[in-house]
Amino acid sequence: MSTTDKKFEQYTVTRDGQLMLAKAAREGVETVWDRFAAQQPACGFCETGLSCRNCVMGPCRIDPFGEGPQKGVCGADADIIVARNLGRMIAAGAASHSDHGRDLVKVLAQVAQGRAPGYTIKEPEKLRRVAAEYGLETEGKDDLTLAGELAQAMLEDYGSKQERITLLARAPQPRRQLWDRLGISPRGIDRETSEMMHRTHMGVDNDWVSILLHGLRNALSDGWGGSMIATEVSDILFGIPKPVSGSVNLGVLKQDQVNIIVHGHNPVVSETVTAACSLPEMLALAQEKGAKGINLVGVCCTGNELLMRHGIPMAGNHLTTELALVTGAVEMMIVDYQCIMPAISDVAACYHTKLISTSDKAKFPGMQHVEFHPHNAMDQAVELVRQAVENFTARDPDKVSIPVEPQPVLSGLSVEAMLEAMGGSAGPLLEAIKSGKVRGAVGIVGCNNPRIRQDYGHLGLTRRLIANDVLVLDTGCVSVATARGGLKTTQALEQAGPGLKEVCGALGIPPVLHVGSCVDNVRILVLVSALAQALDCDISDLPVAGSAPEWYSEKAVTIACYFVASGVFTHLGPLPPVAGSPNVVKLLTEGLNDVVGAAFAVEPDPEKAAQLLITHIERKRQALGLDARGV
Ligand code: SF4
Ligand code: MSK
Repeated sequence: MSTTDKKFEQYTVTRDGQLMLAKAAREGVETVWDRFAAQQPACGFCETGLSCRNCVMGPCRIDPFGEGPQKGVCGADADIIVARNLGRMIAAGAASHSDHGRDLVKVLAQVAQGRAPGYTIKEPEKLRRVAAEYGLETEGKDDLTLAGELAQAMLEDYGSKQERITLLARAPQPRRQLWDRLGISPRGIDRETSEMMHRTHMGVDNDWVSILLHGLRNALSDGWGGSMIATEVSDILFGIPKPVSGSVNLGVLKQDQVNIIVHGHNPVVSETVTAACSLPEMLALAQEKGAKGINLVGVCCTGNELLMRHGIPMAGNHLTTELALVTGAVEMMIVDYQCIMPAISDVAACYHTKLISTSDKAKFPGMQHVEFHPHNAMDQAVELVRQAVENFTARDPDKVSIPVEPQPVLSGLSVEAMLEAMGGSAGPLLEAIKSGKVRGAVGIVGCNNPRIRQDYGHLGLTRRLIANDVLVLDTGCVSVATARGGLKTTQALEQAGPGLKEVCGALGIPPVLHVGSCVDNVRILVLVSALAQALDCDISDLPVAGSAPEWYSEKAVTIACYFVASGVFTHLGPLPPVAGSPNVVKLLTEGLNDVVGAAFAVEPDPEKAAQLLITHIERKRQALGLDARGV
């Protein structure tokens, strides 16, 4: 790498990323880091949460130094404005995940009606198990009838017919009782988001504590509602993930094949594209065009869904999405929704890549829009794969550069798969925790953010935790980072502490477990619930924690809030826009401990963050009467 190329080390720790950034610079392609630099310095009012544009008497801002205005035109002060802004972030995150869940329920309903060719019920047993949780009679009913009834029952969870959403029953009893006492048990998935938008309208809820408490309820409606439905229905339709080998980084792209990337979050589109890629007529067409085959790969969470279920290669996480196109080797990128930067159209325009949007609610400038619905998804997928294959001849070989060799990864660690690996119950994990060989577990989740060197936070934190015998479960963009860093192989056990190495080695699993996509954070909730119930305690008593070292999105805020509201101490790398209200900061980082038994900690440095998390885990061990180190 030349000296000029070395400057890209400040943007990303990934070798493939550094090389593609250098190529982008040589070819005059603008990336997210260029645009981030152009935005500096950022607005201090917005960064601290002190600006409000909820109505057109404003926009208003509060002077954090006390010299300018201390109230908006309506009279809202810093606490109210910061709490309202955070509330709206939570609502947006909950809406995104939960709408994703609703789209899956709609597919389930159409499968039941025989109106979704290309989709089937892959897991009838799970269908029956979840239907029973919804109180449905399962005896004597065929799968399709039951699927239709389950879809209807789930749709009712979205509305306001319920006192509380159904899957809340999966939480340990002390936690459910606490939520009831606090008045934050979510009643309907859409209802809590809608109520947050209402409360934060000018002149409604002007008690900042009350707004934030509703924020917890809103987040819970996602974690134990919309996201949980998304994961369960995905499993029913596409299969429960089981341990599977795959590969990651930009080296998964192939010089001699048609490369198709799927990007976004919802497996509804990517599963049909997967099927279309293996049709004999498509493979024959690829050969006719001079390609050796069709290489489907994923990025972001759609990629996680495919890696978890099929071992389909994963090209990268959020900040790699543009760089994947800079390889010049991508014939088509097919997107659904969430985390798709509109700028990829500009990047694709520098190469031969075709960009396709597929969702009626996610259209992008410069993309061809091919709408997928359950009744036509398979036909659309076949047509798109055909177009991608035909685009192979438009590739400019002089512009192609595939930078590195792929890194192997073990994926597919759903809760069901973990239990199976442990012989059918969480007993071995519990025993390992009790004996102290495994000190505890941390769920590391969330995105990349150009404010932070790509993957630096994820890798630094994960390495330090496993070296201290802490099991790591990850999802979303973190899971790509740790896989790319080689931590999702059994060879990585060499980097683990002796206890973790022994336990994971005996089970044949890496020290870092890939649990799935962003909605699959609920698998972590289900696991910690099972552990709490087995230990007859609340989730907040467990030696577990959450972390989002490089988060950027509103969805991540919601995830962090439902972790904390569920009793999981949660670390954040970047500070959310709340610094303008010391009261809000104090409640989030300290006061919530007395409310829900868990709070947030903010620490950008991964080494210091690891220490915070390890100390928390050891304190929880001590409180449970287990051996504790250094407390
Ligand atoms: Fe200003 Fe209040 Fe309107 Fe916000 S709601 S813009 S603080 S007047
Ligand atoms: S894709 S939400 S950047 S994890 Fe789920 Fe990654 Fe964050 Fe999107």
